[in-house]
Formats: sequence, C-alpha cells, structure tokens
Amino acid sequence: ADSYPDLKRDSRFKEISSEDVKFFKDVLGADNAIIDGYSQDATSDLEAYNADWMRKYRGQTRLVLKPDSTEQVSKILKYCNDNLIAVNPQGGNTGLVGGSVPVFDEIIINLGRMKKIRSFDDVSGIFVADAGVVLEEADNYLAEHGHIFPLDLGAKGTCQIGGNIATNAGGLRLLRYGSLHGNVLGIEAVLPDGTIVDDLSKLRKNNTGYDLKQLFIGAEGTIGIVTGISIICPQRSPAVNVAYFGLESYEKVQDAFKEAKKQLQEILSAFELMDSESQKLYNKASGNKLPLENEHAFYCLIETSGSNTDHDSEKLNAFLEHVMGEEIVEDGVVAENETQLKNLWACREGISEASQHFGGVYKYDLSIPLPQLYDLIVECRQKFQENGLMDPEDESKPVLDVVGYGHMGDANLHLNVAVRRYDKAVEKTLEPWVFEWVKERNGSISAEHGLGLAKKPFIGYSRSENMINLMGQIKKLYDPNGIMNPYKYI
Ligand code: FAD
Ligand code: 2HG
Ligand code: ZN
Repeated sequence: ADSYPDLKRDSRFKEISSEDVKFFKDVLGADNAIIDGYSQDATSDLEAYNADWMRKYRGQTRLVLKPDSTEQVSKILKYCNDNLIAVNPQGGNTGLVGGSVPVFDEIIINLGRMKKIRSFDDVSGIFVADAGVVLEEADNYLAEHGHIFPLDLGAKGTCQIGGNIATNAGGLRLLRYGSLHGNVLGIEAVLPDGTIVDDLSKLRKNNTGYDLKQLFIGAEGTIGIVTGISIICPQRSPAVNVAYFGLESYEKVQDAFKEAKKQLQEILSAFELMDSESQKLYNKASGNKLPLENEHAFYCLIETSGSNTDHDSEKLNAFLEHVMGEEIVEDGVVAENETQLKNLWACREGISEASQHFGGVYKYDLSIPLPQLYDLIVECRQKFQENGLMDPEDESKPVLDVVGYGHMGDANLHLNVAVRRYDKAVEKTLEPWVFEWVKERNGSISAEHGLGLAKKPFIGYSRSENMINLMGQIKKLYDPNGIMNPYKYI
C-alpha cells in the first residue's frame, strides 16, 4: 500500500482523547456501533475500514463510528466541528480513487447501520431510503414491487446508495435511465455544524430557488454526510435480452453502436465495450470460459429492456441479421436463459476485479469523444512496448497488460494497466501523460469515479481556474473548518 510521503498531517486537527471517545459512545449507545482502537488494540477490525477495495490506499484511523440515525450523525458532526476533529465519511468502501478511506487518523463515519427503507410509492415509483442501504438490496426490494433502481454497477452487492450519490456513480445503464442528477429527487444530509439539510423532496418538479441537493451528488463527502435519499425508479422491464458480439475493429464497434441506437431505440438499455485483452484477462483471472469460440479484437455487450418479449425479440433479431449481414459484427451470441444472461454480464462486470488480480492496477476513468476513445489504449500500449516495461510472459517486467473497456454508450473509457507490482516507472509513464492526452481532446479525467486522493493533483486538467475557485467557495461555506474528508481533492 502507498504511504503518503508528499502529505503532512494537518496539525490543526485534534488528536482523539478518551473524553472524545466517551462522547461518541454516549451518542451511539450500542456496542456494535463503534470500533475503538484507542481503548484497546483493534488493528485487525479496523483494517477493512482503513484499506480501500484495491488495497492501494490505506489510512490510520483508530476510530470507526456507525450511527443509526440522522440525529446521531448530526450530534457527532457538530462535536467534530466544534473540536476540529477530521472526519472521513464512508459507505460500502468500494470507491476506486482513494476517497473512501482516511489518509491519517481521520475518524470514519460509516453509514452501514443506516439501512431502513423509508417508503415506496408504486404509483409514482418514488423510493425513499437511508443512505446506508446496499444498492443490490434496494434493487431487490424494488423488484418485488415491479420497479428497478435506475443505477446498476459491478459493486452493487457492497456499495451503498449514499455512496453512489456521493460519487455520482454512472454505471451500466446510464445510457437508458440517465444520471443521478436527474433521478435523485431529494436528499437529507448533515453539514459539519450539525445542520440537517432536510431536502428529501418527492417532487419531480420543484423550481423554488437553488437546487442545493445537486451539490451533494458527486461531492465525495467533502461538504456533508448524506443520510437519506429520495429517487424516482422506473418500471422494471419484463423482457430483458442480452447479446455479446465479437468485432474486428473499433470502427465496426462504432457502426454497431449507431445501428443499435437506430434499430433498438427505446429498448436499448446498455451498450458496453470490451477489448480483446480485457476479455483474455477476465478469462485468466476468473477461469470462466469466454462466450465466443474465436478471438476478436473487440467485444460489445448489448442489453435490451422492454415490455413485450415478442416485440423486443423481433427488433433484436432484425438488428442481429442486419449487423451480421453487413459484416459489422463477426460473431455473436444471445442469452437464452437467466444463467447465460448473468454469464455474459460477468464478462463485462468482472474486468475491474480481474485487472488487479495478478498484483495491482493503475485505473483511469475517462470521458473521451467517441471517435477517438480507443486511440488512448493503442497509444498507451505502444508506450509500454517501447519503454520495455510490459511483457505478458516475463515476470521481471512490472506491466502485465493494458486493457480497455467501458460504457460505450456514455463515451466513458476505462483504461486499466494491470501490473505485477506497483512501480514508480509505470506511474511516470502514465501520469501526467494520460491527463494531457484527455485534456487535448476536451475530455474528462474523471468521468464517473470522482477525484478522491488519486486524482487530486490533476483537477486542473478538466476544470478551469475559475471553476476550481468557485468550488473552493462552496467548500468554505459548507465546511469552514475543513474537517470533511480532508487531504482529498478539495
Ligand atoms: P465509498 O467507497 O464508501 O465512498 C466513496 C466516496 O463517497 C468517498 O469519498 C466517501 O467519503 C463518500 N461517501 C460515501 N458515503 C457517503 C455518504 N453517505 N455521505 C457523504 N459521502 C459519502 N462507479 C461507477 O460510477 N460506475 C461503475 O460502473 C462502477 N463499477 C464499479 C465496480 C466495482 C467492482 C467497484 C469496486 C467499484 C465500481 N465503481 C463504479 C466505483 C463506485 O464509485 C462505487 O462502487 C460506488 O458508487 C461507491 O459507493 P460506496 O458506498 O462503496 O462508497
Ligand atoms: C466499471 O465500469 C467500473 O466496471 C470500474 O466503473 C472500472 O475498474 C475500473 O476501472
Ligand atoms: Zn464504469
């Protein structure tokens, strides 16, 4: 794990005393609501909260608090603010930019015990729940009521809806349902001074002044703690189809995407891209067989969701005939049952994990105009071939492979450089080159995962001086003492 030689603990922040711990214990009440590394050795219990999902970032907290109500969060934050105690909000700890774990001894406020579903209305589709509800549990609940959570991602079994909001997660179906900025109708949050932002609106339309809840969507825990959300959920589609294709070039991938939009229109719910290297790595790491017999340069996963099986199948079949007939795709398979459907999705969702399976990974999450999107992967591979740092067979080389995949429908590329071990020379090859490359094409250096600690020095590649200053003003207004998720991007 990284230590942080370039960062210094901010001496303004108070070191935790036994008096502080007592205060927190009194507020929380329950024994299972606190992990207290001050009164006893709790190193192993704290590890899961200090280390991030990639085991790349590690904090040194000795205190994890798990409130179970908004009032408890409010009391805790007010105390921290009054005493200058630094705080790291945490959901499911699946974030990929080092934002979910402390840097030094910031205390962790973990939302895992706030998991009540508050209400659901099957006429409007509006769902209101605590921030700590796990995404998959929210979606399972909605499924029982014929609805779907308008966000889905590989970490659904662990990430929390509050964490999704804090990162403005994009995921696998943004193409169909749009971003959380549109779907979230209301937010309940707590500011550092204990103020409860009670904006848990259930209104689709509400133009009464500034829409302040939007500030919390994607703020990464830097201005307050989200404790509740209200979100509009679409009807769940009874007819879902998934197809997986092999294609010979990125040009053909773009042709297939154009045709999918044209021919599948309102039933298209996902269009995902995977390159050959990503699929081989997934196969190697998971041991799962790939769906197609022969190797192809690119693969796409297409999902359709609609209300009428016959209608959807007819459309999908016409589309398939067209793209095969026109030689846009080389080969393909359509899932015939739920198991096959899950297996096809696993080939896409499993890449993230596979890419770090053999040691570690450097991850970049980028918005790039579609026509140029894959050029980055080609150039990146070239760089590692030229500097001799990459070899799939030679164990002495740090880089195992460069893989490209992502949400084609949203022009969002994931560049993953799978490594055998972390190595400064690899990092130097990638940074700031990747960010410069993206800036030159007017892309975004952080499409959906946020900035956290990982991208902190690079915000200027995607935001102007003016915009960064305005963000600083918001931060000062909401968190004047700077206790919320310090050392991160703002
Ligand atoms: P955490 O990781 O705990 O926290 C993330 C950030 O939010 C931190 O800065 C934290 O301080 C803050 N935070 C958390 N909860 C709160 C709260 N209640 N109030 C205020 N701040 C809070 N992301 C995508 O966008 N699309 C994907 O497709 C996608 N796929 C993924 C697949 C895998 C296998 C993994 C491991 C991650 C993936 N992610 C994806 C990353 C993504 O950001 C998260 O999975 C998710 O949104 C984070 O939720 P979490 O509850 O785990 O939050
Ligand atoms: C995905 O789309 C996630 O699978 C994770 O956003 C991407 O691990 C990554 O780089
Ligand atoms: Zn993604």
